[in-house]
Amino acid sequence: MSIPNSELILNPDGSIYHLNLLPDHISDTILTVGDPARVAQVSRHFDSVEFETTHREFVTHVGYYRGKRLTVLSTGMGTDNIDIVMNELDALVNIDFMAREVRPAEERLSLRIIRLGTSGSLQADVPIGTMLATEHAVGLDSLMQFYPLMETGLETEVATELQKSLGLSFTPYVVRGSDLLREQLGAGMTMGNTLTCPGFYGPQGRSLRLPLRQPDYISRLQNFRHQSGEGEFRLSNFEMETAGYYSLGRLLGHEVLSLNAIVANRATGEFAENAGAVVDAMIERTLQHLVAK
Ligand code: R1P
Ligand code: URA
Repeated sequence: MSIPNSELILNPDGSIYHLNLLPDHISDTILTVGDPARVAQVSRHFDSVEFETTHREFVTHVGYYRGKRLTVLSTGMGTDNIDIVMNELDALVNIDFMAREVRPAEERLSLRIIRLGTSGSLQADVPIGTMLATEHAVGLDSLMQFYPLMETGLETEVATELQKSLGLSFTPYVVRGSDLLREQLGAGMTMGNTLTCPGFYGPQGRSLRLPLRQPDYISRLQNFRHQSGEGEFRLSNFEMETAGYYSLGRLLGHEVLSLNAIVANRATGEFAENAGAVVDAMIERTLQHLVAK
């Protein structure tokens, strides 16, 4: 069935509406960053850049790193942007733009999507400078109100207990990411569970002039524990996109990994003196792992 113009929106040159990309522009491995300026911080390591485009907060460079074709793309902040990025990247590989039809299941591609983001730690033993690979993502945002995400046993248990423990009027969603990608690219990094918040201030327990509804919100997050056959579950860090990536990755069939450079620590009150260097170290390490045999 042909997808109407109002749903699969293409620009006059045939590129997808927000990302401004044609199917040939992207590679099967995609590095994503929140900050548009971080795209060049990644692509300056490339041997060559073959394509660049910018539209709104979505900046894309495509090139080669030690002979491997890579795309690096900025998303801006928040899971509302991740809804756009994941749906449009998927459309670029799994929808025939000429026929406006979803490709048959046997022709569909699974992308590898790796988020290289900054994050705040919730725990004193996850210090600034840590590179953390997300095992489970916990979403406090509303994105999964709109898609039929299937959660498994542990995911549902954690979601229900966290709702109770935080006194929320809604149930968070919990998604485990790709074990394969985490083992390949997160080797040697700290593993953790990442809380995705729909904001940087109140939703991450920051109070500048506005009081929080729950003054003990941060300590509730820090002290949350769930015991199961798989061991103890706690929240290690927070940011604003990972749960959107992991849930849409599961729904669309893409392998996704969120890597977090810890630049703030909410247990100790510190912020990195050189956040750029922490991010740089994570970029270099990820690129090296991507081409390691
Ligand atoms: C907030 O400062 C932003 O930083 C984190 C959060 O997820 C949010 O997007 O990630 P990035 O550094 O990738 O943008
Ligand atoms: N990004 C976030 O979302 N939170 C932090 O504390 C630091 C970076």
